[in-house]
Amino acid sequence: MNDWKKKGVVYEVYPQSFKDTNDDGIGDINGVIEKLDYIKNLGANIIWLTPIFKSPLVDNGYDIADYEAINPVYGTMADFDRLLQLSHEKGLKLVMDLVVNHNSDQSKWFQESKKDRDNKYSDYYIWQDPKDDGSAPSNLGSVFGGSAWEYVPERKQYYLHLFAKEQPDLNWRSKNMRQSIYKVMKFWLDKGVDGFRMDSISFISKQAEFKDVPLEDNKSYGSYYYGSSNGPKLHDYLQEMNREVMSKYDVITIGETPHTTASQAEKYIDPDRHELDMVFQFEHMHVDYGEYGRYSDVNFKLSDLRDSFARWQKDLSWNSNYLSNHDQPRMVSRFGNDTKYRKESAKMLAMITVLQKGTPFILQGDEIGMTNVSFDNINQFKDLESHNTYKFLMNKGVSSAKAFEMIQRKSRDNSRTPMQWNDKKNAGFSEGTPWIEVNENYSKINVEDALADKKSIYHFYQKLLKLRNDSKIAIDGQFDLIAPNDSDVFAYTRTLNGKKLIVIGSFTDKKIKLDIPQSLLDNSYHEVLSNYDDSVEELSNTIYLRPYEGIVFSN
Ligand code: TEU
Ligand code: CA
Repeated sequence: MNDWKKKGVVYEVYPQSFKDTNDDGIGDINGVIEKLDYIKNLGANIIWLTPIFKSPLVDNGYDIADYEAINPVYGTMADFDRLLQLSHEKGLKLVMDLVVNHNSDQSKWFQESKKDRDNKYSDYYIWQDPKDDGSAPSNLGSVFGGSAWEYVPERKQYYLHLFAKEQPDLNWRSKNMRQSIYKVMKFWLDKGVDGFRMDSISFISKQAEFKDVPLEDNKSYGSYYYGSSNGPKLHDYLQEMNREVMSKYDVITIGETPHTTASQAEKYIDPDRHELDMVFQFEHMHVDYGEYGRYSDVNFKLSDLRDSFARWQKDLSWNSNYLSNHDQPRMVSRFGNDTKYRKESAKMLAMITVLQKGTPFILQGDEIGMTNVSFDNINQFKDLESHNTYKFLMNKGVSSAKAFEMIQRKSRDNSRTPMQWNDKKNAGFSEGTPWIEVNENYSKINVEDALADKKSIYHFYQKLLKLRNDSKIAIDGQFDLIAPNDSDVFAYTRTLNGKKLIVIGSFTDKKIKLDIPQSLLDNSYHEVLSNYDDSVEELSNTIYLRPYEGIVFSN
């Protein structure tokens, strides 16, 4: 991987919640333009923009109706061109979301495909005949609940949708379909975009035959990834895509690969295979799953989080490192402490994540320590998955109060509330009515305050990202755990040519003691970054850590 990619620090912009410039309550492209300097000053150098294409917005734009058109609620193509040009002028790369496992049932492709079995688009989707009794071809369930099959009378067939029924899965077995996708990719790359985050890319190759599959997590339908994740021709497709498209441009590619093991992941990113640069894996996002999968009411154990991270650091040559994104709750609420130690824990979590080997990803708002929402009514949630899951849990006999608590804890909307710019109306996001309510804590947590406070989480991120990009050790150093069995501390070293970074983070609100292995005491190490003003300056055989204290040492 070349240098600009290795030095990439990605800032995820969820445009509808970033900054609204025409007061319709929806963030827009001009809002991103307005805040480019903010992103740059943080120290990020790549923007990942989630989908802004024409879409009925059933799944907030991950249901694309026209890949080559901008959704008017976000602006125009001219706005986009300006965003791209200004980003480049400021030295920022711009990465788009490529959603090609599925698109929208409102797309021309699908509208044509569903008409009959022999037109140009007939084989662009995954159509299957019903079972003999007329029921769905298999028991496969969709990610968002219910069956993954939907019947279309015109064709007397079912089509597959791993996500919402408005998001039909594309048929990658069709050569014409693949060529249509490559054309779309070239359209954006020829404009000068700097790469793609490829949505759900581990699902594009489906099994040839759809059979009933096992039920998991108390679900009534078979788990959606059976026969769909890392399917038989996946790597052929990625290699073809690389050959025909990506290899012709100097761009970065990040695959989103749910249900992928480390050894499967290495196949995507092995440079000799010419597929992708890096992937998002999800194993560490499962540390607080339980009987209802993701929405279970379970606390994570530090040992599970640390073991998972450490395993991927060892097994994969390069990682995409994140603790949150637009599909996950806020990281400080989930893995830290979003009340008394919000600032300390947000900084410590950033430190532990950013200094691992790989590309750091920051979700908008995490740099000021935004937290989960405290909605008290299910209708305040906008995500279709939250609503479907709420109903599902109650059908399973969970009380409505408990179901609501589970949604509140894990809803994707936790990360999708408007960016908190200041303590004025709607947190400075919009003068209109925001499409989703602003988190009520904006008067205490906002960008304006963070910029004014030298000790803010924002300024800590600035130092941390600078440290990361100025240090060859942080980029290329080998990763090793320290104190791998400690119940409260996540600590590791990064080593390159005898020089080390030692990264120590406490995950508890108690004061604790950590013994440093003798092997690390031969050299003298001094503190280079910490989240308390007066952390110890030299590493010694015993150090005491205050709640959520995080310290980085170097020799
Ligand atoms: O997500 C794909 C995915 O499998 C998960 O991240 C999933 O959304 C999550 O587990 C549900 O709880 C991608 C996008 O990031 C997500 O926003 C979209 O909804 C989804 O694809 C469909 O396009
Ligand atoms: Ca707007």
